Amino acid sequence: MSTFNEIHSAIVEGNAEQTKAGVIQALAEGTAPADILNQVMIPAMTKVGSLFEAGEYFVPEMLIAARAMKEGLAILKPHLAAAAIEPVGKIAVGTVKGDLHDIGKNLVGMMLEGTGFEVIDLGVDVPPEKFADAVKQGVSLIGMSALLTTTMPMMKATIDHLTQTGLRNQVRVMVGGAPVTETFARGIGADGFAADASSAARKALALLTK
Ligand code: B1M
Repeated sequence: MSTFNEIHSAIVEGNAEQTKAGVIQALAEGTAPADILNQVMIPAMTKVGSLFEAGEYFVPEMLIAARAMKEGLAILKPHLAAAAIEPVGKIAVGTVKGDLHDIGKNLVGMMLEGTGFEVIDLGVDVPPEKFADAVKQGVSLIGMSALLTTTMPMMKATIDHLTQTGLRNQVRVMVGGAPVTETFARGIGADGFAADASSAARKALALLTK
């Protein structure tokens, strides 16, 4: 079996040890870290989602697959995030209140770090007040992630909270996550939207140099 097939099966089956071993092997074979991520790890999580939709996987299977993915990503992280000397800017990222999905948000954080940003990770289930606190601490951009259609409105609630507390004009807001679209982002008053982690890094740079 090729290394990519091994990593794919390991994530889908939730085998963290095999995922880590596969990632280490792919790196040793000279595979570009971004290819390992985009060509096998993200598709494996998409497969997990399809199995869940088909009723073949339930939450426990999703959880162990997510754990395998995260452990593989921890190996990949130093290879994705090249060391930058001077931070380009300070960004706070978080998954909005009510939402516990963090793999995509973590990837976005890694790509931002790789682009030279200082990233403050607010975690998951982040209430509007916590994003507002980050603005008070001086971040120039906040990045909100949502994976559930039911938590997307929390992005608007957060932007509204920033407006009500007089902080909105001090910060740029970028949103993303599988159900989020450019149209939705515009509709809630965000400054930017990105469909994936690498375009999130490009978008953040563009927003902060505007
Ligand atoms: Co959940 N889950 N989940 N889940 N889960 C989804 C999202 C779902 C689509 C599965 C499905 O039905 N096919 C579905 C949502 C349906 C909907 O809302 N329409 C769903 C559901 C229903 C649920 C629960 C409600 C299940 C239940 O309990 N009955 C529950 C909700 C819990 C909660 O949040 N309150 C739940 C729980 C979980 C787990 C905890 C088991 C686990 C998460 C573990 C974790 O994250 N630590 C989990 C997982 C793993 C998934 C799937 C399978 C994979 C998500 C993932 O990590 N994808 C997911 C199905 C799927 O997406 N195919 C699913 C890989 C990741 C790299 O992609 O996160 O999209 P993604 O991030 C991308 C882009 O979206 C973008 O860049 C990333 C990298 O390219 N991006 C940004 C993300 N954030 C960004 C921010 C930006 C810019 C770009 O700017 C700031």
